[in-house]
Amino acid sequence: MKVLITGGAGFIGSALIRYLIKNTDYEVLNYDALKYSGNLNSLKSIEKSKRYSFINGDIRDTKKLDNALMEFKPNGIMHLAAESHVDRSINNALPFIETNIIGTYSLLSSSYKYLRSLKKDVKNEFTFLHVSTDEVYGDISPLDPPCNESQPYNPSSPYSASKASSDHLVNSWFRTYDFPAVISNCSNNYGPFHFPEKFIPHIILNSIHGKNIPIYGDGQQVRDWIYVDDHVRGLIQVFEKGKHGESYNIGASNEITNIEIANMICEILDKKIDTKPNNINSFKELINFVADRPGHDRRYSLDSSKMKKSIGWMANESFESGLRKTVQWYLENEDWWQEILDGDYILERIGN
Ligand code: NAD
Ligand code: TDX
Repeated sequence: MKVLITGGAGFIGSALIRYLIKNTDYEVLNYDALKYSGNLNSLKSIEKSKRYSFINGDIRDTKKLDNALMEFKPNGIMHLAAESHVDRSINNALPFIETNIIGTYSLLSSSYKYLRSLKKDVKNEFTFLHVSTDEVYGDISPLDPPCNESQPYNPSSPYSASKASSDHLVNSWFRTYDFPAVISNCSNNYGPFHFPEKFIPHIILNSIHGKNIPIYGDGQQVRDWIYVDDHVRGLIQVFEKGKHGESYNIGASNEITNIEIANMICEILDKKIDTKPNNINSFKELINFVADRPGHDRRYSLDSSKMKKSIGWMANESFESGLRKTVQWYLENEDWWQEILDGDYILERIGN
């Protein structure tokens, strides 16, 4: 089986490719524009595999995309390429409109053109998996039940609005053109190779550098965290078994407030690092409440029972063990993150 993966140099895409090369016999073509969060160093462990290839391409570059599809002839597509950071979308929404909406439109058009060129038996096997987020449902109150797949969309940020738009486009291609698409909506991922602008790696790296740990607002916002490898297994299962035209929530039911997470990371680091920066006794001394994110969603929570019942997937990693593994990975992989910090990204808040 051959799969074209967009965004395979990003956090989740690279975890997906490492998993597919190490644990399956899929042939993978990684199509990624290497934007600021795309990093081929995350794929070093599998880059020499004969089953892996890479094209530096933008999903809006129709000609390159058409050529890649016609030459590689995938049996399916897993679409992860996106602008993914909410703070950046608040600062400048345009790249989100361009990649998440126009880029998804461009990929759908090229994929549909490619699909029509296939013979009937190959065509019938084809699946397009669109990777989306729980943020499209918007925020919910503390006593609300977790969101299932029938929850109406109510996105808050330019990021989540652009993801919601792309989900609607994918659904319209299914309905109008009978295009064989499935959608997955996952909650907050964490794990190795996560770009340091995101909350968990940001806390770990700021702590190591003795910098303040910025907690937006009162820190009582709740996210539903999932270890990235659990998400990856879920994506492969939805790709292989998901029903076209359907959406699947992927979450691990780990609802935790931001301030609890910051405290947990500080406790792990306190035990691991004896000589602490700036003469502090505990990393908790670095916790600093700062101005809230505009439009900040209070709570996300996903009902993933459809994944369990109809796909047979469930998360394996507990939040405590996943977080310990993640912290340890950042302590042992300075080469990976130092190269990022030596580039354009500095450990500072993006936007206001
Ligand atoms: P990421 O920012 O780490 O990676 C995105 C990748 O897409 C990068 O490699 C980047 O170079 C590439 N890319 C961006 N624009 C492109 C373009 N125009 N053409 C080709 N490639 C382009 O993001 P991530 O966290 O790995 O997220 C992957 C997908 O999963 C996204 O669609 C995101 O919305 C979704 N998702 C993420 C999370 C999460 O917690 N990180 C949760 C649910 C869903
Ligand atoms: O410095 C920070 N301080 C802070 O309090 C940062 C970077 C974040 N936060 C808060 C904001 C959120 O409540 O932590 C929470 C998590 O923030 P992010 O890591 O920016 O993630 P989030 O906005 O929840 O979105 C993530 O999960 C869903 C991904 O970035 C999205 O791509 C995915 O769709």
